[in-house]
Formats: sequence, structure tokens, C-alpha cells
Amino acid sequence: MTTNLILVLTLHLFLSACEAANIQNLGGEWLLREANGKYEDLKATVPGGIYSDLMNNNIIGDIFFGYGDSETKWVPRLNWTYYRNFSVDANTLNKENVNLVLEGLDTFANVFVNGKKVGESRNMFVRYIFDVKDQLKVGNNEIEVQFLSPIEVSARLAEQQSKLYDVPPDCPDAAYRGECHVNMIRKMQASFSWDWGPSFPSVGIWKDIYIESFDESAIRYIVTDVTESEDGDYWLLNFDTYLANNKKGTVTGILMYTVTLKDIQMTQVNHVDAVMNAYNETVVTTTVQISKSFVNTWWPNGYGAHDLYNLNVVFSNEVSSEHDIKNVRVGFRTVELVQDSLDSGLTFYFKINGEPIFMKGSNEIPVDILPERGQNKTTIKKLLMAAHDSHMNMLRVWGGGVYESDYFYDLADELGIVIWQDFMFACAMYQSDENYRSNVIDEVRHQVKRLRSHASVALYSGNNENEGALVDDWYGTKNNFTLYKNDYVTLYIDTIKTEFDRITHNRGIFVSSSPSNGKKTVSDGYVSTYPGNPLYGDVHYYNYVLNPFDSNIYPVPRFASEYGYQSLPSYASLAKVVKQISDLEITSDFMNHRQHHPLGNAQMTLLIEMNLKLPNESSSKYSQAYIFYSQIVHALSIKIETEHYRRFRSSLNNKGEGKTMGALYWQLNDVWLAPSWSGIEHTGKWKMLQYYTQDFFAPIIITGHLNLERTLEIYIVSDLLSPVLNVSASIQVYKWNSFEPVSSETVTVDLEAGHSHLIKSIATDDYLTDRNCGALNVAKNNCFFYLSVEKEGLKITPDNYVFPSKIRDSDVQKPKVQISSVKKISDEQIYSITIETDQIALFVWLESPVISGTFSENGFLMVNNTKTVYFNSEEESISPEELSETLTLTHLMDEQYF
Ligand code: BMA
Repeated sequence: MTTNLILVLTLHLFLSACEAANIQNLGGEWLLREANGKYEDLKATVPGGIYSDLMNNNIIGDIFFGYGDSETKWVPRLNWTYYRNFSVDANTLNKENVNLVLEGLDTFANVFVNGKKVGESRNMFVRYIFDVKDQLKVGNNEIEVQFLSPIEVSARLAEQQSKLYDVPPDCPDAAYRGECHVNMIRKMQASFSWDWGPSFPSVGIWKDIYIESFDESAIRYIVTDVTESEDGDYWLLNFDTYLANNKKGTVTGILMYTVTLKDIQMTQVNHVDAVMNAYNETVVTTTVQISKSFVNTWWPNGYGAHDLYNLNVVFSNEVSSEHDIKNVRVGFRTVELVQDSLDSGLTFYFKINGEPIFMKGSNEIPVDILPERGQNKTTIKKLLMAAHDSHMNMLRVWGGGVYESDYFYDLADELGIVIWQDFMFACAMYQSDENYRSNVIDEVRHQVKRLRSHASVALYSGNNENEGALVDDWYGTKNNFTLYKNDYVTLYIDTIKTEFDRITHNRGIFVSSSPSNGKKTVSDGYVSTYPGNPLYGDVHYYNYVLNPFDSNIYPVPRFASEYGYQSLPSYASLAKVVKQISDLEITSDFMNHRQHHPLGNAQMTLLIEMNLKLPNESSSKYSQAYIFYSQIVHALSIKIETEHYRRFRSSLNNKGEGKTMGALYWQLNDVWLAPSWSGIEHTGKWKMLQYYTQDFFAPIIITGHLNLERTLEIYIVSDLLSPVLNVSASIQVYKWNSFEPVSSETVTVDLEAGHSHLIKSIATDDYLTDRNCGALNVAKNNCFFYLSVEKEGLKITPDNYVFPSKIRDSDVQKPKVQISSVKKISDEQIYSITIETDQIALFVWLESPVISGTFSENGFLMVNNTKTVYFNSEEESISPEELSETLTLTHLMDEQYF
């Protein structure tokens, strides 16, 4: 028997005989007081936060209701203290090391144990570990976490900084109704308000808090990454085991790891004498060579399985039975960001497992504006499942929010959703003095080690739009450009990138900003003159004045990482957060209060009226119509823009722009009920956009582009990795007043793998005139194109349509549309809903204001007199009759609006 095997057996005996690392959770019931005695001994919950606790104590009302944000402006201006008693046993205290671990403190706090300060925090993204061995006693102990007002601290820091020079912006735009100087502090930047969100500068213990004790060491992090052997036959699983070391010396023990693969387990046991490095880390680096036949490769959503394999690491103290165990799940895949030369510029696309993948998805803002609620697994699961079920394969965790919970990334791993991870800096200048940088280094160390092992996390970006803000002089920094540029490079490159490269052994993928010009930015010294250059890197594009239904207005970038339009959440949801129904008038103070985007309502109205005829403002249903129309314009604009980007996946235009390989629209989710760019409301209800993503992100689409010469170019875009032969595309023309198409033709094509094919060009007006749609100048108003694709009699794309004229100028009829039946079709809360219409109907929209759930399709076109869709209810035991009673149906020409 080898020594290793004996050790394994002995270790197994140890592990079954004793408990894992000694952890005493301090979460649960705490007490809360205001520092000046305004409130005392309030009940509090940890993990938690001040707004949640004050709501639970009925000191403030529901902050998401009405003017809850304005009414609670006093809350973050006070200093709040959380405290409790807890008992410690001798067993814990007898250990050599006894630490208080705080996984997340938001943000400025002094921490006291039995009246003595044991540490302080200044960054909500850092895990704090304080040595409390000498402060604790056997029996009863007291802990107090005294928070400082984040508003006061940031104001004080800004004042100090301004003695040297100003780091703008000082305050957000007045329309945000927010607080000032959030860029001074390492806290969720959107917690002081954003153009889609309220100001709720929370304080609290937002993650777990516990006492850990050990003699020799505990495992702090397991940080994995996967590469391939040179011959390509093996995966190399590289992992760093970070060991806790209070002594600042050598950690001695036994490290055993087990990788559980398809049919076998690989185990290895090593004696370690790990010495602390210059960064106060005690790390053991291991590489395991694994035959590729032992695992299934991890693929993004839509491309294969997302299998994960368990890596279990045990640290054991050689002189006692003490041990600590950590598990991580490994997905075997490679990721490259390819930036190859083109005639003009560079490509910018992701290759996963050697295959170019068009990234389809959205930008994620914080799961909740209250960070403790952002840990809610049900909310996270709903969001990520919506992304998954809509063919998304990438989400960008945007830099003004938080590094999300472990569960968020675990689920992304399981669902194959690739993550573009920003560091949490957004739309501002930031300091770069030594003190500030040391704070940021703590954050980078913790977060990169925490996130690095996730198969889903592919790329890290230094910040959101800060390079653009500097170069385009958003905040009046032009006269001191060199100063701010130096701060920029010092922070994102010399500090964040340097740390990132060190932790990832130079194997991680990092871009300095989003948007950036990628490699070109590097050769430009990290600040390019035109960060939004479509020939390089990624691009953010917003335009609220040109017609969003005209695909000629959109840029042709290498990768569109942000683009969007606003819409309103549903009338039924808004009705639940207002005192009186008059607040729902579009021009009411309340609606104005919730619109944080400067000129947002005027832009929405303008964009609606470019294409649709709003009812008269005196109509009793004007608000309902406006909300509904805002969602139509939102959904259709993002559909048209996304199809435009997908159409360019394999071609270049005459300026050398194109080969577009990513479309991440702004934004996936919401943090309150307000006008915003999101596809999913704060209630979890889907707006029309979210339904449309299911179609425009489908693996194969047919899409029409009406160019400036009024030629309709019809494309089929396939994201599949293999060709599809012999598919037939049907091009039909309908008159608005008939279910019978006036013409139909078929084009048969072979689809190459990962390619966009122009399958037909049609001189629109002539084509329609020849098909009896009317004279050359009006034919476009009377008819529209309807597109579908079949292979062997089965549809392989969602049906699509092209309106050759503005909808408001077209001969759209006023159909009668109604629900004809609702039936339950399975035990799993699935209901079929059949709808009938007497004419072609546009944007037919179903809603159940009472029962939560999603429809299989919504906001659809009806070119037949009947259609069946399915409702997946989140609530159990609903009879079809109950559902039927609560269902509402509307459509573009609904007579109730006119
Ligand atoms: C982008 C984002 C956000 C913002 C959005 C909508 O620039 O990065 O800062 O919320 O636009 O304005």
C-alpha cells in the first residue's frame, strides 16, 4: 500500500469522525438602534439592511410604494448600530485562531466585540476577517456593528478630495432625485440613484457573519481555471488553494483533493508547507491533467451540455483531527477573445471551445436595490431562467451594481449563461491615491478569487463607460485631461489589471472599459480618442431622436454590448404602488417622479408617435394605451436593432464595419416600478420585449431589412455550428384587410454554419404594386411582408414580418379580437388560451393582472382568425374559469382606446 493510499484512508476516517471547520453563524435576530437614541432595541435581521428592518418595524412604510424614496431620505443620513449577544464555548476559544468573518458590510462600520474595537470596514465588496481571539470570552459576548451614514462619509471624502482637485460628478443629474458623491465610496454605485432607479443608500450586514476557529489553517478560496494540454488531448485543471494564515508564517498540513469525473474519481494527497507570499497570501498551486474522454465539455446555452464536475479539497492539520473542506464545480471549456486584423480595425468576438459564438443577451442591473434582497434565490432563478428560456447565452453584470451572489454565478454555470463581469465602477471619475487603491486591491483580490472558478465567467471589464466619460468630457474634466487620465490608468490598469493578472496567472481575459476598442485601446495607452469606434471592441449605442423602426439608423459595430429604449411597466403593476388612480396619468407628479432619465417621457412620446397614432389624450384609457404603446415601441425597436446586429455577423459594409458578434441589449431587469429600459418588470412580470427576445434571439432567424433605396433585403441568420441544407423560406404579402395572402413565393437555400445569408432582394414598391397592393406611392400602406422558414415541413425559425410603411400610415384594420376558450392542459399549471379575430390583428397582448405567470407568446401578430397560446401559471390550483375571469386582452387598434 502506498503512503498516499494510507493517508487517504486515514483522512476518510478523520472526516467521518469530526466536523468540518469550526464555524459559528451569528446571523439571525439582532437588535438595532439609532446612534443618537432616536430608536433603540428595534428587532433586526442579519443578513439584512436598514430599509428592510425599518419596514419590518413599521417605522417606514413600503419603500417601493408611492414616494417611498423621498419619504425615507432621512434614513441613510443617520448612523445605525446593529448589536446582539452570543455565547462562545471553550472549544472555540481554545483554538489558536479565532476570527470574526463578515462576508459583506454595507459600507462604513466600526466593529466592536465586548466593547473593544476589532476592526472597521469601508468597502461593501470586501470580506472582512478580524482576529477576535483576545476579545472573546467563554460564555456571553456582545457584538456591535456601528454604521456611519454613507451620505455623510461620501460628502466628507469629497470635501477632503476637493482640497486637491475635484473628482466629478459631484451629484447626479437632478432628474435622478439622488444623492451626491457616490464615486467617493466603494458601495453599489446605483444605491445613490440611477436613470432607472431610486436612491436607497442602504446600510447593514448584507451577507453572512460568523466566528471561525482553527488551530493551523482553514481554506479561504479554491480558485480554478481550465486550460488544454499542448497536444489538445487533456484538460489541465489548475487550481490555487488559498489557506488562512493568522500567524503570517508557514502553514503545515495535508492537502487532499478529489475530482469527480464522468466515471472515475481522481484523488491526490500532498503534504504542504505553504509560506505566506508578499501579498499576505498562503497559496498552494496544483495542476491536474485529465483525459478529455473523462468529461463532457461545458458549452454556452444553445450549444450543448453545461456539465459541471466536483473538485473537493480538504486541508487537514497533521497534529490534530482538525480539517476544512471546500467544494467547487468545474466546467471544462476554453474561452478566447479574438481580436484579429481586418482591412479596417480588428475583430472582437468570443471563441468558446474553439468555436466562434455570437453572444446574445442583455445587461443585468442589481437583482435588487437593497443588496440583502438581491440574495433572494427565487428572484435570481426567475431572472436567469427567463434569460435562458429566451436563448440568451450572455449576461453582462453591469459596473454600477454589485458583484452578484454565489448562487447567481452557480446558476449561470448550470444554465450555460456566459458572464461579462464589470468591476464596480460606472459613469464617473474615480480617485487613484494610495489609500483608495489599497481599498480597491482588497476588493479585486476577494472578488476575482470568488468568481474566477465559475465556468460562466468569461471576461472582466475595468468599468462601465468611464473611458468614454473622460474622453468625451461628460463632467468638465477636459482642462485637466492629463490628471484624470493618469488617475484612470493608475486605477484600472496599474491597480486592477495588475492584480487581476497576478491572481489569474495572466490567463484571465480583461478589457479596460465597456465600451472600449479592445487591443487598440491598449496600444493607445488605455485611453483612445474614440472609445465607441465601431471598428474595434464593443460599442454602446443610444438614440432617442431617430426612428427606431428604421434599421438604417443603427451602427455596425464588432460587438454591441449596450443599446436600448425605455418603456413603462404595466398599468396593473403600477396601480399597486399608487395611492390614487389619478397618479397613473402619464403627466402626473408621480409618473414624473419615477422618470429619472432626463427628458425620458418626451423621448418616449416622440418615439411612439413616429410610428403609432396615440389615442386622444382625453380618452379615458389614454394611460393604458400609452403604457401599452410604449411597450410595443420598446419591443419592436430592440427586435429590429438586434436583428440588424445579427444580420451583420458575417459581412462587412463598405466602411469595413461589421462581423458583428454580440448583441446585449440594455437592460434585463428592474429595481422598482418606473419607466426603464428593462424587459422584465420589478414584479417579475415580462414586458413585451422579454417575449420578443424568445424570437429575435432564436438560433435561426429570418429577417428583413428595408434599405435606403427601399429594397427589402431578406436574410436568414444561423448561429448553429453545423450547416442546415435545403431549407425553404416563404415570402408572403398580405393586404391588411384579408387573411388570404395576395402573393407567396418560396426560396430554397442551404445554410452555412454560423452565417448570415442574404437570400433575396426585392424592390419593395414595384413588387407590391405588381401584387395589387395599389399605386407605387401607396402600395406600401396597404400591404406587408410575412416571412417564415421550413425544413421538411417543420418551421425552423419564428415567423417574422416587415412593414414597408409606418404603421400609423398603414391601412391597419380595427379587428374584433377575443378569447374564445381557456383550458387546463396539464397537471403542471399550463393552460391553453385560444384567441379569435375577424381581421389581421397587431400586437395582441394578454395579461393576467392577478395571477403571476408567463405566456408562451405575447404581443403577437394574427394573420389567421384563430391562435392558441399557453399560460404557465406560477400559482397553483387555479381553475381555468378563474384564469379566464382575470385575463385581459388588448391589441393595437383596441376600440376601448379610440
Ligand atoms: C448606459 C448604462 C447605464 C444607463 C443606461 C441608460 O450608458 O451604462 O449607465 O442606465 O445607459 O441610460
